[in-house]
Amino acid sequence: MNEKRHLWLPFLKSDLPENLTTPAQTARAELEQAGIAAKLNLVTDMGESWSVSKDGSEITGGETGVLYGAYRLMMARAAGEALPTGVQTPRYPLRMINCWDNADGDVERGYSGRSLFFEGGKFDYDPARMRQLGRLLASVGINVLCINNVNVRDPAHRLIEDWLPELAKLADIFRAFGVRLMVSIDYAQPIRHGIPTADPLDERVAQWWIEQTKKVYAAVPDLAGYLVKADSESRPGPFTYGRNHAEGANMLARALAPHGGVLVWRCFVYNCQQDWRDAKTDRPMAAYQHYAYLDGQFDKNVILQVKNGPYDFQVREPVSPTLLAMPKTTLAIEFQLAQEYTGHQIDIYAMPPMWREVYADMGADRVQAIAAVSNLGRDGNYTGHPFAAVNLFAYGLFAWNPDETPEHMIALWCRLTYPDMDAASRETLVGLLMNSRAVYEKYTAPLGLCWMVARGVHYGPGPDDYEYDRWGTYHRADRDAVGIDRTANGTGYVLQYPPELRARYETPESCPDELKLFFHRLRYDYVMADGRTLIQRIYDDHFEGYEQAKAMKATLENLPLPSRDREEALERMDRQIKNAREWCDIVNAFFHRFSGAEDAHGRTLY
Ligand code: GCV
Repeated sequence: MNEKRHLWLPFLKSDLPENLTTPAQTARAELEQAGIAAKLNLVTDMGESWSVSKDGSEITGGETGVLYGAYRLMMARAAGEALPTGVQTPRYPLRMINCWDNADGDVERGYSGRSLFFEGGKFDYDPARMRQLGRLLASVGINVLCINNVNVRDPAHRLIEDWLPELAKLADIFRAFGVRLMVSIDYAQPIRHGIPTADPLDERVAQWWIEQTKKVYAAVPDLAGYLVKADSESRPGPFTYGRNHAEGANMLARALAPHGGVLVWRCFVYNCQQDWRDAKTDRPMAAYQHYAYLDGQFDKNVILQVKNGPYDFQVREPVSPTLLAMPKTTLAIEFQLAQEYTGHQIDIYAMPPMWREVYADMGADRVQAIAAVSNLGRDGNYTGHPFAAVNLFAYGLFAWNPDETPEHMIALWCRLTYPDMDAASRETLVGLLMNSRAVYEKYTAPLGLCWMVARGVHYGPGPDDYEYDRWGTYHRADRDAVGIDRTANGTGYVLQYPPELRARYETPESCPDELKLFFHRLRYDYVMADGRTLIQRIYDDHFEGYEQAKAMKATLENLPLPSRDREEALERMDRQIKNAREWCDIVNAFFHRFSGAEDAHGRTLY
């Protein structure tokens, strides 16, 4: 699949010239091609902000602001929408995409082909495709692109060493779209250069980073900064030297500070060597335990990046308590567009409703930046499933303004992506996407239980695959009950929340159904709010989820999609239905065999 496809950009008529260097130039070129005679008023100190006059004849903004204004004007015209009035300013200054691309061209948890940037242990990209990607990102306001995997594997270290000239070339392309590059670094990188330690308090280590970072910024003066995964899943980090993560992060941040760079430090730290017999250690508690007490100790240019839930991008998790516990620290929330646990871009899974829920519990102002793991790859349509692009599109809009509603973001994507589709079909597609997460949730692990996914690959069911393992991911099902008691009487996880959320999660009665098995250990005959027993609810959800997946196919078949999208979507839909059936039958069989409970409606339990 090498043909060029433009996702939601059909409103842009042709390729851009190659020689654009600034966002304002790009704005002019885009408007010209679109035949829109809007005047650009550049006001340097407006930065990324913009406004468009009522009649669309003038766009006022900073260097990048005018580009964002131009795209929104073109989108509004294409979609027949009114433009927002007044000055538009992004909620977060950093709106990042994190690619998990390895230098060998493989993408960790990638479901849309190989890396867009690397192949065979070196840079390898199509510049026209990069410009197209710049356009895609800028059109929805994404302004930072971290190009390599947080698990930095050889030779990706070289990105900030002898690959700097090539990094600079790539940065030149994206600069014209207001997108700054970022790189993931290996915390222990100095050890590769003859320094015997990576102790953050060792002068030689700090000095190495200072010198190396000077070289980096000489090559790429506007690099956004470094992204670091330390002491996580066997990556090196400050714990090896008895130091905490403020000491580790600050040392790196001080090397970046003179250049205006930020240090993004991920909080995905937990014991991945747990003994499954150990019922006291509770993985969701780990990030809070490692970071909350350090609040206020991080340098100004450190951003702690916290996954939206305390586990790991599961279908349903409560908001991470770490995000609510560090008011004196700059925080970024991290979402995952790559559908690692949510259907591999085979199953349809539109994420905006999930982001809304997280934000309803967290509040947009708890964080000052936002990041998402990329769902991009070398496939012709960039995202594997043609509908997976909705997540990238909506993420950009949401990062700019988290008050955007899921309905609006999804509807706008449909409108722009399928401009020729009639309104009724579009409405049907919006409905299908809006409901897709609920369907997926029903046929996979029940009621916030998490981790019933096939081991390693993370697609399809494996109810016990993570049960007797070292990853801290247990449901502890037996013949009477399932789940972990995370109340004050259990692991105490619930105590990490502020009072309002604690009260909500504390008892099975106050806890919303969809999270009951995240917080509580419940007997199969526990009676839910609607009068059904827990076991019956599990059976019902799974049968329903499978039926709804089949119904999605019928809906899809009737949609007037462009032929290639139709073919791709239907081919994947068949795989989704197969997946839904496996999940349904295996999860139901699993609980039936433990509980011995029959289905009240006499459906087949294997
Ligand atoms: C990049 C999960 C994934 C890993 C990923 C890790 C992370 O554990 O399975 O592939 O590694 O999260 O977010 O660092």
